[in-house]
Amino acid sequence: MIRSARLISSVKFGQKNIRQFSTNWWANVQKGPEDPILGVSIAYNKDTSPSKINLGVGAYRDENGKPYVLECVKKADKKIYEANVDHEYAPIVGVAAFNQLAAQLALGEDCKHIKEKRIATVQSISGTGALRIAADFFARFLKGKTAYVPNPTWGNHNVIFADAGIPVKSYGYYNPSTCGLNFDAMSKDITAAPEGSIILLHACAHNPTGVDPTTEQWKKISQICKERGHFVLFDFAYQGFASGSPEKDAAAVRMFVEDGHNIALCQSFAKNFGLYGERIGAFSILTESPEQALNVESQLKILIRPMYSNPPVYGARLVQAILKDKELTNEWRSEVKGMADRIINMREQLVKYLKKHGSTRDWSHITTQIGMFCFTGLTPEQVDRLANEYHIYLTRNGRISIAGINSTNVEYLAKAMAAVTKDN
Ligand code: KET
Repeated sequence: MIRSARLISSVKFGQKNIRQFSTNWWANVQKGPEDPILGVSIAYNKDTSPSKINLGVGAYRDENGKPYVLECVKKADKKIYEANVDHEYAPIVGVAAFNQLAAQLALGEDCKHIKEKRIATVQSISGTGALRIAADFFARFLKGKTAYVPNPTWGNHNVIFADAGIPVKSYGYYNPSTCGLNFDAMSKDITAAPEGSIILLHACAHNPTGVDPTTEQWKKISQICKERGHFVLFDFAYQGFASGSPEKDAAAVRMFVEDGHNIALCQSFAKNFGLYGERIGAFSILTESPEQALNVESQLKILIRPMYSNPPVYGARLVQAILKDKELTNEWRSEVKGMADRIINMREQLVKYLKKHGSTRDWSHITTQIGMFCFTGLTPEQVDRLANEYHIYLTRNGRISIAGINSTNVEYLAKAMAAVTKDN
C-alpha cells in the first residue's frame, strides 16, 4: 500500500476500513517576501503620518500628489461610451487596429517592417505581459539561449526570464562612482556573451538608474550585437516619458531596426498614457518576410490562448481612440511632454533644496539622469532611516520615483536626504 502523508486515521465502518485524510494541503507553503517595489506602497499605505511620501513605485503623480488622468484619455473614454460598444471577446492577438497603431508609435510610420507586413504584433497585458510572452516565446523558439540584462535592471526582468526557464545573466551597465554609464563594461560583456544570445535593452529612461547610452554609444552597441549575432529585445515602457518627445525616446529602437536588427519589442502604455490599471501593452517581433511574420503570429496565438485566451479590450480601445485621431494624438503629445517636463523640473528643485539644506555631496546625477527614476546612491540603511524617521518611502536600492515629488514635498524630502547623508 502506498502510504500517504495525509492519511491521518483509518476507522472501521461495518466490514470496511474507511481511511481519513487531512485537508491541510498547504502546510509546506512558507510566507514569501513582499515584492521589492510594490511592497513599498504597502508600507507607505500603513503609515499614518500626514507628511508621508511614496517614492517607490513608478507611477506618475500630479503637482498635488494625485494620480493624473490625461485629458485625452477622458475624451477617448467619452467617445467609447458614446459609441455604445459591445463587450465581445477580442481575437487572441487583441484589437488589430490598436496593434498597428502601437507598432507605428514605436517604430515610426515609415518603418519598412510595418509597410512590408514583416512584423507580428499582439496586444499584451501591459509591459509585464509583453515581456512574459517574449520570454515564453523565446523558451520555445530560441531554446538554449541565455538572456542578458543590464546590471542593475528592473527586478522583474530576472524573474520573468527565470520563470520561463531561460537562464539570465547580466552585463555591466552602471558605474556607482560616476552615477553614470559604465560603457566599457557594457560593451565588453555584450561582446563576451556567446554568439546569438538574447540581449535585453531598455529603450529609454533606464529603470532603475535613469542612465541611458548616448547616440554614439547606442550605435556601438548595435554594431556589437550585429557582429556577435545577438538577438535584441527592447523593453520600451517609457516612450515620451524621458525627453517628452515620443520620437526622441524611440531613437535607439529605430536605429537598431535601421541597422538591420530584427528586434523584438515590449511596449507599455501604463506610464505614457497613465493607463496603469488598464494593463495595456503590445509585443512585436520583426521578421525577414511577411510569411515569417504570419508564422510567428500563429505561434504567438498558440502560446497566448492557454495563458489568458485573449486580452481585455478597454485599454486598447482608449489608446486606439487617441492614436487614430490627430487632435487627440497632439493632445497626448503635449500631456506626455507636460509630465516629462514636471519630472525634469522636480529634479532641479530637489538639487536646489539639497544645497540649501547644507548637503555638500555632488548631486549632479539627479539632473543628468533621465525619466521617471533617479538612482540616488542612498544606501539601504539611509533608505530605512528615511522611512523610519521621515516617513519617506523608496526601494532599498536607493531608487527614487521622481514622479512622486511635487512643490509641496520637495523641500521636506531634500532636508531629509541631506540629514541622512550628512556624515557619509
Ligand atoms: N519595464 C520596465 C522597465 C518597467 O519599469 C516596468 C514597470 C514595466 C516594464 C512594466 O510595467 P507595466 O505596468 O506592466 O506596463 N515598472 C514600475 C512598476 C512596476 O514595478 O510594476 C516600477 O519599476 O516601479
